[in-house]
Amino acid sequence: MAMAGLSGIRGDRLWKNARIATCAADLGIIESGAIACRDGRIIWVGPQSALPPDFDALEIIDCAGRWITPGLIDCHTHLIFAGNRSDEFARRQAGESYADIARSGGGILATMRATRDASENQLVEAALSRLDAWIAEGVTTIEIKSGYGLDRDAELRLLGAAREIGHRRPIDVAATYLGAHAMPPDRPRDVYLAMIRDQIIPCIAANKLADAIDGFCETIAFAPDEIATVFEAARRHGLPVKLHADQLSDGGGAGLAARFRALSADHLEYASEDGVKAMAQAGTVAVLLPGAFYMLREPQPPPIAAMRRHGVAMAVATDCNPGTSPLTSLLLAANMACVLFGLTIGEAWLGITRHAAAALGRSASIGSIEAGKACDLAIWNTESLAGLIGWMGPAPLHQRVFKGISQ
Ligand code: DI6
Ligand code: FE
Repeated sequence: MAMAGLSGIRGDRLWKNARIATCAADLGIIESGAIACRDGRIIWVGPQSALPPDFDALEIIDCAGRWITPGLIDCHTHLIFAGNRSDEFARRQAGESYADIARSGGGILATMRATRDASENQLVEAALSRLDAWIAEGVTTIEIKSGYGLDRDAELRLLGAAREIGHRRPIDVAATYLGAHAMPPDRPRDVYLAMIRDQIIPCIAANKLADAIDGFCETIAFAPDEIATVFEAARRHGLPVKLHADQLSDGGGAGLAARFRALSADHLEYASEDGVKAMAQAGTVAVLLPGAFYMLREPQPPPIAAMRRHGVAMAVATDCNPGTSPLTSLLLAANMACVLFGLTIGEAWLGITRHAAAALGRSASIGSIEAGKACDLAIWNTESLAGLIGWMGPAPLHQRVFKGISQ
């Protein structure tokens, strides 16, 4: 809020007469606030009465008392895929389990087959049509994982598609390599894992094709010691890691993620108290994915009380994927985190802003409305922040601001 920072400076844009949730310190509510930006960054935020009277901007926008939050951040999606798995929904409704379907060659491998057959352009076009839902909800950063190619070329094609999506739309994309998502049927295990470690991760690091490395640690996917070798390769190449951990069973995923100082451990329904404690010590964010919990009718919610007790930051994401979480609304994910997991409204808001930024290792540049950060904002037609999460229909977005530019 440094006023001195504004003297002698002309801003590009000034939003006035707004109710602001900065999400900088808890919700950081400012009644009757203002935000100034220049060159795509926030240069000032505070109560309007504290704005230097001589401050001038090229454009001044009267928000008429609307709420402004940080642009939303979806920190866990599998947005890019081909094909359709509605048959599996029908099978699950008829009594088969997700694990049974996966073991019979469905699940991730069904999407792998369709995705391998698709061109990069087809993948980009299909993902862009889905992405409109995020943009309409005020999302300004989205993480996108690979993991449906499961061979070198198809995985690199998915990462290329993720980067392309960031060029084609006004949204920041964090690309994550999820080679260790499922075992492809056409290779021995050790050969596939060696390919991830010795060929693909070095290539990704050298060419900056992804921002992080992820894995699926589960009985139907990869064992903790297998994931550890992938994480060691990531570490050798200076790439941060994330983990699908303890979703269907306690496989020690939370502790493993913490051991590698992972940016995040995601799902966590079966995480142990020790695992949660280790995450707190490592600063690993818990990413809650209520869409998958709901679709799979999981009986056990993640250990929210332990996360609170140990001070683990909680993020919330859609986990959008064609199998376990066909969910394209981050606000609905936040709603479900409240209703199904018992998050407070404040926790849910931080989960889709500040803590989601931390889950991507981007706390310095996004996630809250603070001087120096990107001017990514969502301006809402709503009476209250609780109302935005309490409503399960289309989001009442007034305007999305991406790097200082109103969309
Ligand atoms: N956990 C998930 O929720 C998704 N991947 C994962 O490891 C599910 C992916 C799918 O079923 O297609
Ligand atoms: Fe996932």
